[in-house]
Amino acid sequence: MSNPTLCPQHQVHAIEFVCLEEACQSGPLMCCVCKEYGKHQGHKHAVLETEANQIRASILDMAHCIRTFTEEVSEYSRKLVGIVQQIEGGEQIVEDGVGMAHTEHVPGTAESARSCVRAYFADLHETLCRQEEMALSVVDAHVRERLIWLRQQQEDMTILLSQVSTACLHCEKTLQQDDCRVVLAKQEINCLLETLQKQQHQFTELADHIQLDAGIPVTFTKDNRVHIGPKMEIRVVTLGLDGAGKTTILFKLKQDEFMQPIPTIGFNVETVEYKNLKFTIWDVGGKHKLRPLWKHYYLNTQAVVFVIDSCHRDRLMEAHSELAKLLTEKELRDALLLIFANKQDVPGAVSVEEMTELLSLHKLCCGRSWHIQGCDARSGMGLHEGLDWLSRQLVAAGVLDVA
Ligand SMILES: Nc1nc2c(ncn2[C@@H]2O[C@H](COP(=O)(O)OP(=O)(O)O)[C@@H](O)[C@H]2O)c(=O)[nH]1
Ligand SMILES: [Mg+2]
Repeated sequence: MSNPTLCPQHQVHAIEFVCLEEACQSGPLMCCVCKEYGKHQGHKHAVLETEANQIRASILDMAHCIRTFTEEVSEYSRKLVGIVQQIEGGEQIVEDGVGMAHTEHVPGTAESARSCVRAYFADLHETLCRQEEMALSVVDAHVRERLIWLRQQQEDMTILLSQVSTACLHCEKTLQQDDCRVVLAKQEINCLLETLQKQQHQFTELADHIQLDAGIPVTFTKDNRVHIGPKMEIRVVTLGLDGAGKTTILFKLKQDEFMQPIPTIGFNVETVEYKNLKFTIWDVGGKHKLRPLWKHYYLNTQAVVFVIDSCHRDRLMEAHSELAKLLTEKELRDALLLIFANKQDVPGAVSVEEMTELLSLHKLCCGRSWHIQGCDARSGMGLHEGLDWLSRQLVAAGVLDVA
């Protein structure tokens, strides 16, 4: 030891040892006398220099670790600064093609995200404006046609009134004439009265059929198309395997009475009015040979009703494959899909839950508006619930009371 420190017990002795006993009350440093006879007797000792060197080595090790740790923290802080800059954007020095440096504003990700939101809403706004223009043009065309018709009626009524008043004048004149002239005018007067009666009859018929109402009832579909009139017309095509119950459903909805249907060869088409909707339902034959014809009925179809025979387990996979084919049709991309799990009255019929599972409907119909409804076409159970679902999907909420 080059510059020994003195032992606290024996002031003339240099410290040479260190006590390793943590709970030692005498202090860790000692001379060789303390080590042999003092309070440190029985304690574990180490040579001071060796111990100090060990501590130095561990401090150096630690310093190395701390250096790495500091570099990591600094690197992370640098990254944080970079991320903040990227989010905020700002001026950046950029070199052009000929090596000239200039500052340029680089948009941050926050600005890009805002631009993205603005572009989305601008697009939406543009679509809405276009849809509004189209809807207004539908209303304008309706008003124009209605006014043309009403003005035509006004003209017709003016002509009618003048014809009637001419006839009245003629009758009045005849009344004031002498007997001879009255008798001579008999045929003419009869003819006149007959014409008047005919006109009156025509007028009564017209007035009975036409409601003079200035109202323009407006409904909106969910795709923002406008419909004017008390009933909204919906084109629906009913598809499914033969024997599933399509025709029975159509007849039931149409006549609300059960009748024994004959197998559909071509198609049945019926208009079914339900609440404020007018469904034009195409019921297309479901036999194998007829299925390629289905696509002729897809055009402008707003909804597909796919009927499945729930008591024919062995035909479920065939139904699944036909439905899967249907869902790939381009014309039906936006069509609503209502699946009727029919014949629920038959004991052992596949339930709606099981059918959903067996046909993997959640996967098959993913991304489109669909609904499965259990029904019994014979009694009509479930049919109106299905139509209710369709009307809820088609009519924009809250615009026109569907009930
Ligand atoms: N038990 C029962 N029979 C039904 C039901 N719906 C249809 N059917 C019968 O199933 C058979 C085929 O019906 P149909 O409407 O012609 O099927 P389509 O080929 O899909 O048009 C007929 O005998 C119907 O009476 C139902 O809900 N319950
Ligand atoms: Mg049929």
